Amino acid sequence: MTSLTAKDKDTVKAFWAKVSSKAEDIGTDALSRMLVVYPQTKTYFSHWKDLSPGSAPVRKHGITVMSGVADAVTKIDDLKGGLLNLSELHAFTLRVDPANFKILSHNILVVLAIMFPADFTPEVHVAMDKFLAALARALSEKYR
Ligand code: HNI
Repeated sequence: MTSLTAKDKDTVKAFWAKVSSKAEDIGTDALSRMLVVYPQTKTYFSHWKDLSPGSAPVRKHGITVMSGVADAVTKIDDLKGGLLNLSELHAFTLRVDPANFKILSHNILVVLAIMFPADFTPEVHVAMDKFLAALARALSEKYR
């Protein structure tokens, strides 16, 4: 398990400051891709009318998820403590298999690389990968 260095944290904050105005599009595309490429994730959203890429509910939930990511950036020094409530919600109320956090993280990373090819340097890539992995671990905290 690789934790975020102080430099990684600065890199995440600086990159997020650059891309956060596009958070709605990032979230919509990441969630759209997750549902298409990993169709087992669709079970959690079977109550939606339309699960196709970019549909209204996909966009709405993509925005919700990215607001969670934005909140996590502000809690980067204590993700486990900061995200306990959100972890509890996913574990006990939503009953989301924590394996899916890694799947969504992967899709967010793919979208960031596509949307911001110039800013997504190897340094940013590794910092964001570590951050999203730490976020996934924090969300998994209440499962054990
Ligand atoms: Ni997740 C609701 C954040 C991953 C399934 N999710 C939320 C909410 C936030 C959120 C914020 C709204 C909470 C509230 O209502 O108080 N989710 C996040 C974050 C990640 C994540 C930051 C990872 C980066 N969620 C996932 C994954 C799945 C998932 C991987 C399933 C595949 N989440 C849900 C479901 C809901 C949800 C289901 C409730 C949605 C609804 O309205 O039905």
